[in-house]
Amino acid sequence: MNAKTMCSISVLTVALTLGAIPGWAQVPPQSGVDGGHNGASQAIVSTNLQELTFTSTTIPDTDSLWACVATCSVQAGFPGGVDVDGRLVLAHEGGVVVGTERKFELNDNRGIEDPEVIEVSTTGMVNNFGAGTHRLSCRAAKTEAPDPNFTIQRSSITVSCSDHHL
Ligand SMILES: [Ca+2]
Ligand SMILES: [Ca+2]
Ligand SMILES: [Ca+2]
Repeated sequence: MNAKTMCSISVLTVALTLGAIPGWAQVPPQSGVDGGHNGASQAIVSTNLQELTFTSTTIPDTDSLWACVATCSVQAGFPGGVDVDGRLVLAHEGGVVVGTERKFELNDNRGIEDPEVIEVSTTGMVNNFGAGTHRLSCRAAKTEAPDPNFTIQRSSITVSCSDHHL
């Protein structure tokens, strides 16, 4: 085995070794799912957003940025009397994820058998998640302070994340 062959084998060995180290090789897209739920009835009593359910999503250290899509689904209960206007949002940490506010109305029309509950959902995407834990939550509030309180009777959040942003 001459010197040139030895050198080629060494280069190949180094290349194969580096290829086995995460970050050096081209890794396939990675993904994961997460979620949370709350079956307790929660009174919504103010125009300040109140957390309904959440999940702490931990992004692994992949030397890449991840994007997460999340959906909130809740059942809102009507207290009766007059119409009530509420809003539901998806939040990241304490901030509303842009584009996710959904307003809804609970209404009692005289002489009409109205629904006692309505289902409301919202969905959105958050980009540029680095490694670490991120709190994603569903939050609700009244839109008008004088309106009667209402309840969120149950809620769920589902999260899907990937480091492959299309
Ligand atoms: Ca109204
Ligand atoms: Ca009615
Ligand atoms: Ca009814």
